[in-house]
Amino acid sequence: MKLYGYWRSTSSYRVRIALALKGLTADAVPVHLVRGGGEHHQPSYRAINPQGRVPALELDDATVLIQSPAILEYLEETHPAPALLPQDPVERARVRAVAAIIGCDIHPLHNSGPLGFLRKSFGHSEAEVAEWIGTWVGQGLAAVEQLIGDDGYCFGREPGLADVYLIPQLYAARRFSVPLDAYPRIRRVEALALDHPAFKAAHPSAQVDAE
Ligand SMILES: N[C@@H](CCC(=O)N[C@@H](CS)C(=O)NCC(=O)O)C(=O)O
Repeated sequence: MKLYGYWRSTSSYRVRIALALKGLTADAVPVHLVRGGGEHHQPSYRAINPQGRVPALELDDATVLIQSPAILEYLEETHPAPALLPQDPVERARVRAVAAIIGCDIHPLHNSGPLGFLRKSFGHSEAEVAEWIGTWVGQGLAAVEQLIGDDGYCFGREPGLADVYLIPQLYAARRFSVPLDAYPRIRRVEALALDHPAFKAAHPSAQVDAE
């Protein structure tokens, strides 16, 4: 498999964590989101992912999958062990809810495209953009803090789908200097995960294109 991604893209980071947790490997194909106006806008990459975003996972038969939630579900379905989702349907829904808060309600609001639009089309200052990011990351993480458990990872002793979403989101929060002091459960999960070999291997700083 090949994983088209960018070292500090949170969506790419999610897929790297899931691959590592499941003991799978994919050759990294870096797609620089900044250099030259963004390699993801080049026709050669649009031919791989018409949406022009990372990640994209190319399977060994050349099938290309896009959108990290779809890729994560694919990995879970094709490589069920170790499971990222619990068996119980209510527990699964709880895990997916945390994933959705991060993937649907937080991340899109600080993605590079929309932030560039705030700056260039609406003329917002860096201070205003930082306030925008802090507002939406803070609101989302405050909800996640209430929803996850009191010990171990987000939902139990083993890492799962909620952790796959949370850890990259925390990397982004720290990158944007969003305070995390109010979230002790979240910080506990982060400390555990950053000591886990799969999360270490998937960390942005460990990627071939890390800057
Ligand atoms: N919902 C998508 C989001 C993908 C996405 O927006 N990726 C970002 C990097 S984290 C990207 O490619 N941004 C480039 C842009 O917005 O121009 C997923 O989870 O895969």
